[in-house]
Amino acid sequence: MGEQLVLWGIGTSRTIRAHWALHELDLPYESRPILPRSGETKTPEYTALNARQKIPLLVDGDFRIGESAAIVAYLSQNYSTPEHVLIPEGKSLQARWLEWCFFVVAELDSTSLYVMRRHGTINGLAHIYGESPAVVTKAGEYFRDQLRHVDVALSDGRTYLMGDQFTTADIILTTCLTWAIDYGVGICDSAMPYLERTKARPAYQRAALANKPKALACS
Ligand SMILES: N[C@@H](CCC(=O)N[C@@H](CS)C(=O)NCC(=O)O)C(=O)O
Repeated sequence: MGEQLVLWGIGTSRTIRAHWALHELDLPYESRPILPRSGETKTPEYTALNARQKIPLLVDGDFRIGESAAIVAYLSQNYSTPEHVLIPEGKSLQARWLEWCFFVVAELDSTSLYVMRRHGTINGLAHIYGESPAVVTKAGEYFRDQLRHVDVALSDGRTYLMGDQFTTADIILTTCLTWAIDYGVGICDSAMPYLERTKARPAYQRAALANKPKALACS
C-alpha cells in the first residue's frame, strides 16, 4: 500500500476532491490527467482499470477505487498521520462524519447539482440527457432547502463542518458550494466565510492547480 499512488482524472468538481485529499495528507502521487467527455475514459486501457468509465479513480498498488467520496475516505482512513488527519477520532464522531459525507453527496451533489447539470443548458448536459427547465429550477430549490442544514451547523461559529477539525466532509462540501456558485445558485450566508476558510488552505490551492486542464478540452 502506498508504494505508488496514481490518480486518474482532472478537470471536474469530483476529481479535485481526490487531488485535495492527497495534498492535505502530503502524499506523493502520479497524476494521469484524463478529462471527462473527451473519450479518454472509454479507452480499452482505462476501461480495463475502471469498468465504470468514470473519473476520478485512485490506484494504490494492486488496489483500485472509484467514487470521489470513497477515494477521500479511503485515503483518510489509510494515510492519516498525527500531523495530517482528515477523519475524526471515535465511533460517534466517525458516524457523524459519515453522515455529513453521505448527506453532501446524496442531497447536494447527486439529487440537486448533478440533476441541474444533466438537464441544464448553461454548462450543462441537456444535449445528452434532455433539456428540462422545470427540473433544473426544482433541483436548485431543493439544493437551497437542503443547504439549510449546513447553515444551521455552520452558524454556531464552528470553523468546519465537524468543528475545529477539517475532514473530508469539508472537501466534498466545498466542491459542491463552488459548483453551486458557478451555476448561479445562491448559497447560505454562513457558507461564504466557510468557503473562504476552506479554499485558503494551501492543500486546496495546490489541488486546484493539479486539477486544472492545461488547455480547455471539455465542457
Ligand atoms: N459519483 C461519481 C461521479 C463520477 C463522474 O460522474 N465522473 C464524470 C466526470 S465528473 C465522468 O467521469 N464521466 C465520464 C466521462 O465523461 O467520460 C464520483 O463522485 O466520483
